[in-house]
Amino acid sequence: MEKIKNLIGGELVEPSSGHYLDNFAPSTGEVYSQLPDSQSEDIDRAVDSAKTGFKTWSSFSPQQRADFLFKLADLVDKNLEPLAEAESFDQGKPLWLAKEVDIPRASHNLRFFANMILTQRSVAFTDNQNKLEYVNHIPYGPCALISPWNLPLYLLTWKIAPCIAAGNTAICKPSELTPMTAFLFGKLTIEAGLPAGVINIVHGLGGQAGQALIEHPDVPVISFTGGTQTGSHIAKTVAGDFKKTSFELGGKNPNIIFADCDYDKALETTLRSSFLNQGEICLCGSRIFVEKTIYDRFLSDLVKKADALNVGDPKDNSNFLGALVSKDHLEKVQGYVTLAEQEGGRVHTKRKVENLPSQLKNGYFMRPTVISSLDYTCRVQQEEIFGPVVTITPFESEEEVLKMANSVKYGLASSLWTNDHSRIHRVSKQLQAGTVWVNTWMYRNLRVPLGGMKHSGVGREGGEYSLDFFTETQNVSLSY
Ligand code: TXE
Repeated sequence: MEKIKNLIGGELVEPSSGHYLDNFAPSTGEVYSQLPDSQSEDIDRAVDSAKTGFKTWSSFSPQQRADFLFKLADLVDKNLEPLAEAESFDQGKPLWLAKEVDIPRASHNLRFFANMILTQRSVAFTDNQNKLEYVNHIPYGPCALISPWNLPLYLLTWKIAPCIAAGNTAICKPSELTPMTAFLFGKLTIEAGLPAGVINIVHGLGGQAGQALIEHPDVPVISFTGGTQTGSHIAKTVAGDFKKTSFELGGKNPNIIFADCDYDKALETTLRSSFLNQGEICLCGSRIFVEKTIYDRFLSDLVKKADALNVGDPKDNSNFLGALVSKDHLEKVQGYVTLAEQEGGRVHTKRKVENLPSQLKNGYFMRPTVISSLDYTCRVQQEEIFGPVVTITPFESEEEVLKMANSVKYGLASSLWTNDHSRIHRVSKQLQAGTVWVNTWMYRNLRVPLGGMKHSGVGREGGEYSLDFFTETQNVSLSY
């Protein structure tokens, strides 16, 4: 059985305790590899390595750093097949999705920030009094990059690329549920000849390895993507040390559909935004609000389309949904369907996953689920489910739908479907969401900040995944 290793000081190493954790394949429910159960000793070694690496790396020119990022991006592209297979098997997602989105997006992240560091500018002010002021962008040093399990390599590289492009070094802590692609990526950094200590990857549990990393006194920056509760815990833990932090957390995103929209496009996109990646994307729309005049038709069409989606073997291209990430997570998501029924909700979609091959009978599969007839204040409409479950609710006015949409503690993203241009601007401005997609979903341009309002996160303003976040500014003000 494959044993995943930590990457410290440019080498793949065993955890200092010698202990490993089991890694389950979501589609089979079986252990297929093991990952280091790293402790504070491993984090200490990784931080030392990142501190040593920083001395060399921060002295490199932007062009030298960019060249390494381009080289890494090329290696990711060259290894598209094995990386996509690993991402799919480790996470449960369909292989076609890993090939089309996760891995191409990982190399795009690396190239995008390589280009960006080459064009980074600094502002300067001069006046007629012989005064000059300019701004330096200074890297911090070793940064903690903590990533979740839903888009493992995509989200990790989105942190690594701006972090190291800006001249910092990284200590990555990938999710213990999906360690495989980070491990493979670590091997590619060695193949690329990246100087030792620039990227360190330490695997293990959040409460052990993750906790030791955030508490480490020589780690001044934490970039975290994951659950809101964990984010809150980290924020409290490090507040007294004034660490620079960014948090991209959970969501309960509204998808608001007015009767004047392009109906077919709204329907198709809603299907994707509800169930892509088994609904395990923080940007998925999970509460669908439909204007009353088209509600019955939309509900019936959505249910038909959801029931027509295939669920099963991630390797089979005809499946739109693979398996959920873990047994615990499957139970949590299914628990919300039970709760919905207790709260008076009506489940419209088929429930049983059929025709699973025998080797997948213990996998964590679940059918896409559409639930109606729930009050917008009930738990199922308020709490993040993070699975293939959506609620659908009618509305009669802008005022009413804004009240329901904004009623949750989250504010990550939203989708708005209408062809009324005044309404687009009027409603967007009132939606409490870091991103408002209008007549589209998941369109992402890395130049604009991404992140959430309210309990969905902080750090968006400087650009959570950006060079700005990973550099400290310093004003130099002189008179001549
Ligand atoms: O995330 P955690 P989990 C949501 C989703 C999901 C819930 C919990 O609702 O059901 O969060 O998921 C590390 N110090 N999202 O439990 O625990 C952990 O090891 C330092 C939304 O998987 O937040 C992992 O690497 N690190 C989200 C990372 O934090 C710690 C995507 C995320 O794990 C730590 C995923 C600690 N004390 C889940 N405790 C999104 N916004 O995309 C844990 N970690």
